[in-house]
Amino acid sequence: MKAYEVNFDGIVGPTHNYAGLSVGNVASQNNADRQSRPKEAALQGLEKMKALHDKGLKQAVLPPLERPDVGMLRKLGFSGNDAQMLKQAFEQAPIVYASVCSASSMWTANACTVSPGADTKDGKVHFTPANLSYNFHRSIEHTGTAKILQSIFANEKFFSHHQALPTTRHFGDEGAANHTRFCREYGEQGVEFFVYGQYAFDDTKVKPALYPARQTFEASESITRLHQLDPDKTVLAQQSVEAIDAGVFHNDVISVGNKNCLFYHEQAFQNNDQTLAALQKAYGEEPLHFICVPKQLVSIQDAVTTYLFNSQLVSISPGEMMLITPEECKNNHNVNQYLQELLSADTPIKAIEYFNLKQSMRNGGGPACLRQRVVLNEAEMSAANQAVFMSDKLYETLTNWVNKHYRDLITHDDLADETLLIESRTALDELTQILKLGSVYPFQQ
Ligand code: SUG
Repeated sequence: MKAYEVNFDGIVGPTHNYAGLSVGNVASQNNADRQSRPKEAALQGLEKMKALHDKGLKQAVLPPLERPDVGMLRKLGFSGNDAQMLKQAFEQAPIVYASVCSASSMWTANACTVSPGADTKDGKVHFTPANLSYNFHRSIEHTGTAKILQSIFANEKFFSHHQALPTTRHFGDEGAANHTRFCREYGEQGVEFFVYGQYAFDDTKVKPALYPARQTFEASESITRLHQLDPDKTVLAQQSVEAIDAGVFHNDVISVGNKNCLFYHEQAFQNNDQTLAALQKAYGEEPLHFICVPKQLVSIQDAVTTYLFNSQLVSISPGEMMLITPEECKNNHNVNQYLQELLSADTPIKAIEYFNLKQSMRNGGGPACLRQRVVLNEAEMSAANQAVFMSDKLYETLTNWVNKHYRDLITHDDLADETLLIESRTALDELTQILKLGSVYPFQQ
């Protein structure tokens, strides 16, 4: 049966803001306290989705989570009515408060890890929401994410949902940002590739010195078990600790794969040769395309500032791929020059399209962060909620919805205003109707 890669992009939430919450994420740190533009952010995301849909690619949306997370504030001991509680938390614990307001669920690459039915023993599509346990503001996403995934992929005949891994640093899991799949055709069994930053239980192993490694070997390994993957078709590799210390907080900031192609930086993995050999062995005889970007042409710093490797690598026709790239790549001399040469080189990458995603980029989220890849065959696709799939009509409806509900500008102080909470709930309530999600938000229970 024919299968497709469907990109599920996160809709940027109405509280999108810059709070400098992510250590090791250079953009988040550098833009802390900058004013944000939620409407512009959400529209930039929708434009990318529409452009991919217009190219004939399968595109869908994932809704944002409810923010501020008032349930979490109550759990942390804040009390009173909503308005009093928001004010109390904002004044007494500003960083905790900023954390429960973060619209970070927009980066759906981190929402979960998904294994297509072609790779799993029981033939079902497996989902594990990522615990995102390293950062508090992200660790509070997985319960809401799980509800949304279960609502969209509800049919138990086709879909299997796991709980997030234990929320301790030992099992830190950042989802598909550290997971890639190689295959001939999407519907055929593929090679699943998991990249971790460090070992949690073995201090003799190398780890980054400066910044956190958010994904552990133990977490990646647990997912391979939960998803019932074939060990011969599964590869685990360590990310370069040097790269993590240079601001590469997820593997999707330093490499991207699609079908039979891996586009990666020379300093992506702790041991490149071993990693590539393991991938090739698992893949079989047909040679994979390994496109290595040398550090002499593009430094890790250039990769981090432009998010070259956070491009989406999509198939546009048999054997031909396109990079969906942040605009920042065009404005960087080294990266731009590299990309021009890449187009005339003998690789499957035949086209590049640039997107303005500045609002998300300023928090360290490029094109690939904004999407979760779910490979679905035709039966699985029809078993999923149809209302989340992109169409000209849905694009128009969502654009109007954003224009109606979202603020142009948010300053730090605006986050404490109860009217923002009310506006956000009103918007999300309407969104659940547009996307036929049922009552997925705590305020709807
Ligand atoms: O987890 N930024 C996100 C960016 C996630 C990018 N995702 C992928 N690479 N797949 C993070 O660091 C910043 C929020 C703030 O500072 O306001 C933030 O959470």
